[in-house]
Amino acid sequence: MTLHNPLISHNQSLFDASLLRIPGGVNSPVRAFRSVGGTPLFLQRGRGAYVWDADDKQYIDYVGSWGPMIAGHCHPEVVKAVQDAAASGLGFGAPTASELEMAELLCKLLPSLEMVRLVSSGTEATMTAIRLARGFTGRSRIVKFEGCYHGHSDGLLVKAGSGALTFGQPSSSGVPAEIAALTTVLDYNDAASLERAFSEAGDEIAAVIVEPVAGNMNLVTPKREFLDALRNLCTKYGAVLILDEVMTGFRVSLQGAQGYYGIKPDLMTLGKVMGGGLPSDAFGGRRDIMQCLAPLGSVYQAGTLSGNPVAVAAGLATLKLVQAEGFYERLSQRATQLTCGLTASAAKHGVAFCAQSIGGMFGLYFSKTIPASYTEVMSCDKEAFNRFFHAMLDAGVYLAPSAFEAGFVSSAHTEADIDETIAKADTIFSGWK
Ligand code: KE4
Repeated sequence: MTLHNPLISHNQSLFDASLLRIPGGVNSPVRAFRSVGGTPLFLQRGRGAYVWDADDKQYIDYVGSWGPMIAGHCHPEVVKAVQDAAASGLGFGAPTASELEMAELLCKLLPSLEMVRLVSSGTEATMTAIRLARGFTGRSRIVKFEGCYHGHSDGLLVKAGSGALTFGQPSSSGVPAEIAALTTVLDYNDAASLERAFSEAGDEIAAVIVEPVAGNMNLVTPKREFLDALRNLCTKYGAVLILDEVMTGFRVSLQGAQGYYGIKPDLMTLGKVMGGGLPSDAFGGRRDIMQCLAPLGSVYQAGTLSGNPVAVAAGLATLKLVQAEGFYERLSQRATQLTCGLTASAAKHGVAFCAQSIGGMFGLYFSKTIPASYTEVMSCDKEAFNRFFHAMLDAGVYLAPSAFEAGFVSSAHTEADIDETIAKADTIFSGWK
């Protein structure tokens, strides 16, 4: 273990040592604070709405492990479910009753799910949904939208959002041109560009994959005509509509974004909340498509840890909590209290800032107007966000370390936590030049 120099913080010494053994000192790029600058927090524990860093400093947490911690950190019912499952076995590589319980629950909560398969990451879920759509249609082209992030499989790292966007490298090296060439990238919320793409090559398009509420270029909500175009054009041309609800599933409502907006996908992906912080993700949808999967059909997919009983136990316990009466009303109230309070404070101090929320996720923008597209997001003042981020961090509030990420509240965030957050922001805005 690295000897600690008392003159520097534990975060710094851990980061310095990590840089020697882990690329960028992190196991996922966005955690490195490269977009906002400074030394990343090494978190050591969480409880409810709070996390503590390696220097034992407490923060009100609005990252929530990037969405999963919707019931707050270390919820006693989730921890107990994990402990009980672990005491029976950490993994078998064989079917378990808990996987059936999860599959039946997902299909009950999400009407578009006739069948589902569990995997261990959102990347696996979206990568497989694309392969399945290609196998089902016999076509190769896929359509995605600039600023949307669907994990890091080759064909989807083409003008991705999230980490790639944060790094200003809208496509990744290492992705063969031949693979990227099969991905058409359009503008989010631009129904006309989607109509053009289909009129030009509709019979080549296997699938359109989209975040029904974009959360990886900051938060961008969909226009009704965009959602209608997605559904109608995929139906007209026989393309598979994949809603990537890894982030929005059980986050914007109990029925995800598809229930919130009333759009039925052919396939969908899920993750984050359904794992409660552990690796439990899924893809699923129409039975006729899902039955193309091995061992029934010719589309191959597999996973050593798929349906892992400990991860599924965390997910089942979390999904039980979100089904409580009024859960999403309270969650939405907290998120709205936060965004309205921050907006009012910025306006009082003449700061060009706005914010919005949907369900339990929110977006903060240093701009006079709420962005409705990737281009509008990119015109927001990133440097102002970075300054705000660090001032809030110093004040004990942990926001997502990037201007291109959404934020998350949990059922553990109290009105008092939100009021404290707003008060800290108000102090920052009062001295804003
Ligand atoms: P994972 O492979 O990271 O489990 O999921 C990929 C993914 C797929 N689809 C959507 C809509 C997602 O938001 C994600 C992952 N989200 C990011 C946060 N913006 C994960 C954080 C990270 O990359 O470290």
